[in-house]
Amino acid sequence: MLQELPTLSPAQYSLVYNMFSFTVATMAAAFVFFVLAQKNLAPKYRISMMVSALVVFIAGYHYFRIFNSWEGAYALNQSMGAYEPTGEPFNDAYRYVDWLLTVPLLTVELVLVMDLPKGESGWMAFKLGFAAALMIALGYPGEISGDASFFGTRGLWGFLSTLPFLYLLYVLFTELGDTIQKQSSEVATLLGNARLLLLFTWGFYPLVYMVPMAFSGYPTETPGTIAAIQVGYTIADVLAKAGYGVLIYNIARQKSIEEGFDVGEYSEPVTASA
Ligand code: RET
Repeated sequence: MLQELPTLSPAQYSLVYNMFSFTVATMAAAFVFFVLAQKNLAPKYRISMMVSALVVFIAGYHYFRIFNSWEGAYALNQSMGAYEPTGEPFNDAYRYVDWLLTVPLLTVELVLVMDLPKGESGWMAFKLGFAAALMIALGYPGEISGDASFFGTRGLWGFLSTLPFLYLLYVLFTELGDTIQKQSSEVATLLGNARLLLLFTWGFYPLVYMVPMAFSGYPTETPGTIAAIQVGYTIADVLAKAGYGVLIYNIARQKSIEEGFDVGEYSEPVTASA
């Protein structure tokens, strides 16, 4: 963030520090899971797990950088018993670069696992991916601006970014809705859940974005707001990337079973019996 960093209490500093650390570990674990879980899926669904693995890899790297940046931006002032800014900026650009890469990939993942009729996937992935990238790019100028007012810079860019977001939801709940109806009832339920998880987790980001407008005096950030933003985005990222990837895995696995692929997870070990 380019705005001045406030002094934080040890509890606020450590909460954000621990969330970042936990998220690096979660993304790394999710990466291993998605790579290993691919063998349980029919070959045509493996690509969606590869995309999940890519997403959490990119996120793990960025959280590592965000974590370092957080460590560099603050130092404990022993006599005050508080964390003071060192003067090094806390670089929030990592978060937006991460989203710019991963958010379109998350929409691609959903399109891939749906296995749309030939010729439809490419156009659908393009529409959703493009809207997702535009949404992130338009949010960034507001996020880094020091003016947090509703009718100021933050509010304006937030509004512009909401337009592609609404378009994305529209496509997801109208056009993709028709495709969901055509799947078996198990798969339709799972796909419906993935879409709901997407709606709730993605819907959380604009709410976190609005925290400075709602709870702090304009135009600078208060200690509580900066902690709330970082913790809020981090929880949403874990759910929207790792949690969502596991749901996509379940869909792919169910579809693999229905299409006659031996998913092998529950097969008895082969023993040399008499
Ligand atoms: C912004 C700016 C304010 C308006 C809107 C936003 C939406 C952000 C979203 C981000 C999703 C990120 C994900 C990351 C996980 O990999 C940019 C906060 C609508 C929806 C899913």
